[in-house]
Amino acid sequence: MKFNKYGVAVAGMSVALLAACGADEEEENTAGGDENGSDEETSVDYGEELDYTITGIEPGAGIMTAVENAIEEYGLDEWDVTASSSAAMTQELDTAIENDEPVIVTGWTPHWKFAAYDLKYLDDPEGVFGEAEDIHTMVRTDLESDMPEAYEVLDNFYWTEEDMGEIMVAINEGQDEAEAAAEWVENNQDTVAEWTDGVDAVDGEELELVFVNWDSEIASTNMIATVLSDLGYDVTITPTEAPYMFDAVASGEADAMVAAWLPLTHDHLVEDNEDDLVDLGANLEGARTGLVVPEYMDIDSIEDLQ
Ligand code: PBE
Repeated sequence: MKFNKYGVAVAGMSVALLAACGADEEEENTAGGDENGSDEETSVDYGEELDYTITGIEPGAGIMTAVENAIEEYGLDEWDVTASSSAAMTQELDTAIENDEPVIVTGWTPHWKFAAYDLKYLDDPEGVFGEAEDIHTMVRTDLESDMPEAYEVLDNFYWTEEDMGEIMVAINEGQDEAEAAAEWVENNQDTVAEWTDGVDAVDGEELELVFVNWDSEIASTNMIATVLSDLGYDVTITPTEAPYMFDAVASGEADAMVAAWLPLTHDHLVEDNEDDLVDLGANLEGARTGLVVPEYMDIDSIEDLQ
């Protein structure tokens, strides 16, 4: 599969692959051929070379639960996932690519790594990582009555993978997080106006957003914090861990977050707090998670790890 600059799957390639794998071929391959159209390629057994290790991110991230499920679902008994951080994960990816070595990471889009390297998602025929995901905005139950202006902006907030990508890439290229977000806001006043038009300015009320230090959420949270502070709020953004991000908004300790991945990745965390969270819907559509490897690896599917 091919990806464009921001990691959006380009469908043409896989369609061609599927088309090339016609009915006759399927007959030949009934004895053990795989179903993803990669019969012609020899997939290499990377287990020993990788010490049967998948490079993970923060414990508590939804993708860490998903990868544990994948290990079970695909019977990858020998494989393990290491928990570390998103920054350590991209560092390992970078080092492996630098040395032309194999590596398997828990990956997601939107993410700047797809702009920086040639990467591919491993096929997931069992659908353990789900289909496309949306990123939702969630706020505490009383926000609408307490802070109607913030509520309205957060409710209106909606952007694209490409928008988010611009901030992520700038940060990865070394720009300060808040600066990169402010620059995007500055350069995209028309989009921002769609969220803020007709909303009254406020006078320094304190507002707290929680997020996790995932690259995608660093971008979105800094951006919306800039917009809200331009409206007059005194905004604090607090990094935390995934379960606590949901708890903090549900308990009213924090006001809002823009980082709930649904329907799959954070479903269990939403469920834990369902009655105390107001879901304002998607702020970004077409996100995705999975196992990601460099394009040069001779492997196409999670099944190839068996
Ligand atoms: N992520 C990025 C998160 C959601 C946002 C895919 C690393 C997770 O797995 O929980």
